[in-house]
Amino acid sequence: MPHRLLSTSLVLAMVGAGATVSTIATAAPVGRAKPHKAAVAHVSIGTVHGQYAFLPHKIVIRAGTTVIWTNRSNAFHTVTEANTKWTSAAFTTRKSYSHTFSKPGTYHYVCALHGYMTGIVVVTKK
Ligand SMILES: [Cu+2]
Repeated sequence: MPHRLLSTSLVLAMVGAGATVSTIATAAPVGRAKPHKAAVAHVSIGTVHGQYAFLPHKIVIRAGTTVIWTNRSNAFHTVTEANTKWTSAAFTTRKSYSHTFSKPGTYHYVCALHGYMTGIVVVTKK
């Protein structure tokens, strides 16, 4: 699918340029809780039962995958590793943050502005 290749290249180019907070022009599909073959996985930030949430709560990816969190809610959020080894700045509606996971492991993260917002990224071997 040429369109998908184009958008993936765009995202990778943006990541390569060091952009950590950026607007994604195309609609991001909601990620699924199984291994992704693509080099990019998506997590939306939305609202479930009146509370902000990372959707899906847990994703499983291969090492080397870049996860892109896109804020589809009406509030600022962060994506912050549970031990604050890495974090985004607070980013607002329609903005995104990306982080590349190079090592296998289980990574817990939270929103620093809403402590109840948690998520998990499981990184498997390549
Ligand atoms: Cu939040």
